[in-house]
Formats: sequence, C-alpha cells, structure tokens
Amino acid sequence: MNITEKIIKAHLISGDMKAGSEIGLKIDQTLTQDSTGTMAYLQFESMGVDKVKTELSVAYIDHNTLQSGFENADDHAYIQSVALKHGIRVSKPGNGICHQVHLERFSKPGKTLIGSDSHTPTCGGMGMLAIGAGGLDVALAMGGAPLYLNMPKVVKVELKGKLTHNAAAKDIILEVLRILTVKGGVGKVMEYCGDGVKTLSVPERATIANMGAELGATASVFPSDETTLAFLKAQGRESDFVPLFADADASYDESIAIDLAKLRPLAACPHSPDSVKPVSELKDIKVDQVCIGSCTNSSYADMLKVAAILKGKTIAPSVSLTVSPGSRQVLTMLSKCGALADIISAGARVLECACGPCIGMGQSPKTNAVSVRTFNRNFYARSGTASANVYLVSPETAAYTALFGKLTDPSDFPEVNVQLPERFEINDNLILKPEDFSDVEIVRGPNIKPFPKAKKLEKKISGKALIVCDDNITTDHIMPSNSKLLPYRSNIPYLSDYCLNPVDPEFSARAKENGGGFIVAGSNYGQGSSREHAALVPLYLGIKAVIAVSFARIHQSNLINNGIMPLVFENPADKKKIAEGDELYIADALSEIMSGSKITVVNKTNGATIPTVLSLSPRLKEVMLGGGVLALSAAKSK
Ligand code: MIC
Ligand code: SF4
Repeated sequence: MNITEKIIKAHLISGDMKAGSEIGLKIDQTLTQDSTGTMAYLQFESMGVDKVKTELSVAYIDHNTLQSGFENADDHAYIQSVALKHGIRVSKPGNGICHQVHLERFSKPGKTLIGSDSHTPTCGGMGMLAIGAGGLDVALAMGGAPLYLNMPKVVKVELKGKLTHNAAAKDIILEVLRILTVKGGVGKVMEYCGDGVKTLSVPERATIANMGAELGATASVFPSDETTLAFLKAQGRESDFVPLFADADASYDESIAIDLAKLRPLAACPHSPDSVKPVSELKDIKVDQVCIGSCTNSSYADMLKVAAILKGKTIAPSVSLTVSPGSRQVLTMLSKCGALADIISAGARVLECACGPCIGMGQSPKTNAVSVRTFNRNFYARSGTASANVYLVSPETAAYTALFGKLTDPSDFPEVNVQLPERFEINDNLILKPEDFSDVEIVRGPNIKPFPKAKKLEKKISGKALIVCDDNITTDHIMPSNSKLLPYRSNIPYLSDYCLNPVDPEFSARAKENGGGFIVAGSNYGQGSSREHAALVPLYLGIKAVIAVSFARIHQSNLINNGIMPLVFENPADKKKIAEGDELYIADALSEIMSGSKITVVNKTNGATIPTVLSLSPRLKEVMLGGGVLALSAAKSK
C-alpha cells in the first residue's frame, strides 16, 4: 500500500477503497479558524452536542485580526467561549496562523485532521492525512461523525536529487502547479516520495503540502522519517512520532517526477497560482510591494533565510516590505537570535503573526501595483486592490526582490543555507485548554446573526439563469473577502449584497429581484477557499442549482450540504445553450434524483433540453432530498 491507503485503511468506517466511491473516515483531529469558525460553531451548537468527540479539536483565531470595529472582536469572544464550553482548545490571536501552529504543536504522523480552511493539508508535511472541508463537515466531525468523501486517486510525486541555485520548496510546488494546473489535483491525493524528500525539512514539506490546495487536491502526504522525528524532538514531542512509509511495491494511480537539481526559482503570475514562469524570464518587472509570510512560507527557516538576505542592507526606496512570521514560536526565536533586528533594520514593516495581507486584512497595495508575495493565492482582487498584479514566489526571491525593487532571480546570488534548531522555543501559554475553564458562558455580540437553513428540495424547479460565468471561478469571486467584508462572516444577510461582485456587481440585486434562480459556470467552479459562505450566501439569495462544467471538491460538498444542486453539464458544449436571463426549468428533480444521476434542465427561452449529471451516493441523495446535511442529521437523531 501507499501511505495514503495505509492511513485511510486505519480510519475507514464505511465504503470500499475504490477510487471514486464514497468512503467514511474517522477523524482524529479538527481545526477551525475565525473567518469560517463562527459559522461552524453556530452550526455545531445547533447540533446539540455537549463535548467534542475527537482526540483533539483546536479553534484558532488568526484571520480576522484587524479590529477596526467591534465585529471581529465579538467573533473572537464568541469563538473562545463556545470552544472552551465544548471541550475545544483555543489558540488566541497573536499565537499564529492555524496551519503553522498546528504543524508545530499538534500534528501527528498517521492521524487524520480536517479543518475549516482549505490549507489544512499543510500538516501532510508531518505524514498526516489532512483535509480541508466546509465548516459544517468540521462541525459534524467534532460531533463524532465521519468525514465522507470519494476515495481519492493517489498520485506519486517522485522528487529526485537536491535543490540548488537558491531554488526552494516553494519552487517545487510551483513546478507541480505548472505541470498539473489548478484543476490537476481534483479528486486526488499527492503523495511525495523519492530521495529528494530526505533533503527537505518538515516545514519545507509543509510548504509543498500547503499549496497542494491550489492543485485542487484533497490532500498531500509525505512519509514520516528521521527528519520528521528530528522535528518532533525539536518541538519536545518525540512521543508523537510513528514511522510511515509506502511499501516497496506500493501502486499509484498516476505519477510525475521532478528533478530538484534542475529546478530554478519560479513565480506564479497574475491572477492564477498555475500561471508559472521562471523568475529569470520576469526579471526587471518593477515592484511596489513585497509581502513575506502566510501559511505557505512563514516558518522559522523561511524567516532566517529572509533575514540572512536582508542583513546589513536596505530595501529599495519604491518598495513596501511586510513580514508576518507564522507563529509566536517563530517570532520569539527570531527576536532571540537577532534575525528580527536584521529584518527590521532593512526596513521591513513587521506585522503580527496572522494571515494579514494574504486575506486582504490590511496592506492592500496601491492602484496598479505589482505585489510580490510568498503566499499561495493571487486570485483577482484578493489583495483588496482589484487593479494590483500579484506574483507568488519563494522567500528567497521575495527578499532579493525587496532589496532591488524589481523581480530578482535569487539564483544569481550565493546559496543561502540555514540550520533548523535542535530545540524550538516552546511556550503554549496562548493556547487555552478547556479543562482549565468551568461554567463558561457563551458570549454573543450583535453581529452574530442566525445562518440560513436549506429547505426540502421541491419537485419542480424553475428560475432564471442569473449569471453565466467563465472557467476557474474562485470562492474569492463568489464571496469576496477583505478587511471590509470579513467582519461580517457571521452575518449572511449583509454579505449577500456582495455575492459574485467581482464578476458582476449587479448579480446580487438581480438574484434578489428574481427571488433566486440558477448560476451557470465553466470548469473548476468554486476553486480556492473552503468558505461555506460561498454556498450559504447563494442559499440565502434563493439559488437552487449551479450548473457547471465541473466543480472544485470542497465547494461542491458545501453546496450539497446546504441543499443546492451542483449539476454538471453532460456535454460541456451545452453551456453555450444558456444565456443570462434565460428561463430554466426542471420538471421533476425528486424522481430524477431518486432514480439515477441525471437531471434534465429545459431552457424555456430557446427550447433546448440540457442533460446534466448529479452524481450522488445514496447518503448524499438523502442529504439533497432532505434539505441539507444539518436537517438530515437532526431528523436522524430524533
Ligand atoms: C483563504 O486562504 O482563502 C482562507 C481565507 O484561509 C479560506 C478560508 C476562508 O475563506 O475563510 C480558506 O482557504 O479556506
Ligand atoms: Fe491564512 Fe492566507 Fe493561509 Fe488562508 S492562505 S489560512 S488566509 S495565510
């Protein structure tokens, strides 16, 4: 067996391990963060579970940390109280980005983790099967339910040799994205092997696993070896180690190989993580902003490399450089070893240990800016400045770029090498343990509004095609997030005015005017974030179905969980048979769902009959017919 199969087999609750068929997995650990967490805990509360049933659940507060009004602080207080009351640990604001802190303090090889954030797979760098999910799936897992998903295909990614020329772990995953594209990982787990793996530290492996999310992959998994043991020892957690390798005769569904020695620094160009080119071809693009940090590249080693490059120098006059260390552990160690002083002296604006500019929580660049970031997403308008062009690069490329004020290839400079410490600075005093708190009262501020609940599916469904979108629509298009909107993550009515705004600012008004209808889209609809808001807001607006050429995994299950049909064109060319404003009609959704996987959509405006596919397991049929997963689990527990 390969590693993925070994972990799945050890956690299999239902189903057959046959690629594409539904399996139920026991979930050992969960994580939430604050931008999806408020909603997840409201849903969790509605399930009436007293204490979480997992081995470990952690609520992180790391996204909505700008407090320019009471809203975010109210959400933090709600999350802290609701979590402690239900047996969940709380990582307070300032302690760091969920994925970095989880990797440092809680990740365990061989265990399963789901999180209400699409970059939860970061802990695959530790040999975990770590999967991003909608908040509702995480709420259900906290209540002891399995995670249901289709058995993924497993892709062998063989890494050969060793990195040179200041190429970094980030360049490895950018190369995988170049080869496979943002759709290349859908329905798959990327499993890394080969002699090149031994040359990568756990945080470097985590960088690669993190950005597997941009491939659309379900997870990315690395072996658990001596390097894993050394990292756990350095975190004072050697007892969490178990070795984990693929068997010598393991088989895989697909494979690719990358020769690390041949890799040179890469950049993902605007506006997609798979628009990858060698930095050497982009040299001399003038740069206005450089941002270093995010859950992809904010480890201690990343920051030490940046400090070594910046030491004794000053950033270019035209550049604003921000640095956000991934965790308080990283920041404390940087301050103790003096590297922080090198970063500050060079002119960096040091931000708190949080997501920050990655999610547009401040530091939006100027009009038409070029912003070079070590982050994982450069989707249109995500920085908060729609006219900005964002490039994604390694910390090495970012640091040299900040010094020269133009995109700079680090392979033109001497190798930067840093050593991981034998012991990290361990201080968990910002992680609250529920056992230390009794009689917690849940604090609910005025910004916390009830979430919309799906209704039972109707037989006849009709409505207008409210919008016809292109391929690769991201959740940042469907439910934009920036410092102005994120404070309303617990307020769906407010957010509903901004749905699909970057694609068509009139969409939301049109949906309201028509009392809902259909969304029509191309391939990979809903790629990106796990935010359930991208389903809850359409639900609130009365969207009955999204008809697309294909869907991204997390968004597709968020739609189903909330009773919205994700219909796939049987013939992708049929997308052309629907124009905005056309009247669409489904004559009998109920019996078509019950009897198979075909749903016939009639375009009443032009008379076309459009066959679509709604491929649901028997369990998902119940969810779809029963008005979403919460309604169904409530009905079952009666
Ligand atoms: C993101 O990187 O897009 C986020 C913000 O972390 C999201 C979660 C969210 O939308 O709240 C994610 O990746 O799931
Ligand atoms: Fe935070 Fe950015 Fe990572 Fe999302 S991708 S968890 S916003 S750092």
